Amino acid sequence: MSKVAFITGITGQDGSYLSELLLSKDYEVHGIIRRHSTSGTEKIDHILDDRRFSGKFFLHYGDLTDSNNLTALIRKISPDEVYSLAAQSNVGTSFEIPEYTAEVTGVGTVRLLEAIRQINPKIKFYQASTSELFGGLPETAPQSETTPFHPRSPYAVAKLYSYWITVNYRESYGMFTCNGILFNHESPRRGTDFVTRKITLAIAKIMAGKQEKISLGNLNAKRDWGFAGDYVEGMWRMLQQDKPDDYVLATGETHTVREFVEAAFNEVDIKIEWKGTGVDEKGYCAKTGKLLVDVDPKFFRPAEVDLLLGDPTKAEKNLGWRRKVSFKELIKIMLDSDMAKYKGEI
Ligand code: NAP
Ligand code: F7E
Repeated sequence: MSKVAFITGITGQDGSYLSELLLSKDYEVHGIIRRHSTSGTEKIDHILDDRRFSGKFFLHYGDLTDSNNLTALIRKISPDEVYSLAAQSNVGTSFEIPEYTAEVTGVGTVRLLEAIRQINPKIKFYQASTSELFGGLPETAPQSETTPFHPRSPYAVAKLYSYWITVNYRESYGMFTCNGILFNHESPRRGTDFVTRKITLAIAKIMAGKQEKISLGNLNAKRDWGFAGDYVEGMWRMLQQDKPDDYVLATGETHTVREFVEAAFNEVDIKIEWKGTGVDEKGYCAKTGKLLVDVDPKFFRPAEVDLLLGDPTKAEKNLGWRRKVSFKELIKIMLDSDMAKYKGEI
């Protein structure tokens, strides 16, 4: 008998990779979609169109703000595993819409857990927790499962609630609930409002003559960037263990946004030469002198997470999980994909 999985956030970056992984393992996969004025299923259309998965892949209208809907879906689908990936996931945006972020990214999680507890508490539950919980205070790096939390955005505060309610349902009701504390993971399916994809898409447009330069915020922030495809494997592994637990997934490597910009331009044979500091810092093509990168304070955040560097030792030891794609390979995968969109359009 195939296992049945229910994924919230199935139309997002991770939901799309996780769907592919579970379908490859012969799961029946269900997910919720919100009603959009446009389709909203771009990242999973290739699965919907694939005949091999007809009768295996199902979408249902749903929303994390609607507990009746979530309860009805858990009852109808009767999943073995629930992957709680849906969220207002953009940190910068969470400062603009803090209450909505709390409602979806925080309270949404307990709506799902309560539905599971009431209908079948044996269902296994994965919560998409985040390295943003740590807050990136330099003295805490590298960050592991035992590092204290210090959330620095409405997003991270909402995720802190979700982290602890996931632990609480494990401790209170003996439910199989796990937190994956995932450091940044990226891909060609990353939303274009996250810095890595913003950079690779902009470079593709610059090379096609459709954009002049990239405007960014804090170039000094350091992130531990991995490939999303590697990370969904870790999510699945957490739910296959004998006992539920919480795990960090990370690469153990950190780079500044500035280094990401340099490495990405390097892939298209452009060396960036930096001049100026702070808001006046600018990146020029070393060969032609053309301005390619500048700083726009509108992308600064009221509070920044300066340094994220994860220690994935526990996941490597207990789950046998290891990231496969390197920093350089990740950038190449993302750039190749974005460049292909503009090929021949110059
Ligand atoms: P993403 O691409 O932004 O996807 C978010 C998903 O949540 C989308 O499917 C979105 O649906 C859905 N969603 C948003 N609000 C919803 C609501 N009210 N009801 C139902 N669905 C809703 O995020 P991701 O990068 O795949 O990340 C997946 C999860 O991991 C998120 O919880 C994120 O916070 C967390 N996380 C991500 C990272 C990372 O580096 N990517 C690291 C740590 C943790 P629409 O398509 O309709 O908008
Ligand atoms: O920012 C800086 C920005 O928005 C990375 C989410 O998946 O990972 C993600 O959150 C860094 C920050 O991701 C721009 O200030 C500079 O320091 O790509 P990001 P994030 O905030 O790290 C965590 C783990 C999650 O859980 C979240 O869901 O880059 N930065 N200039 C910029 N960031 C953006 N977005 N845009 C800029 O122009």
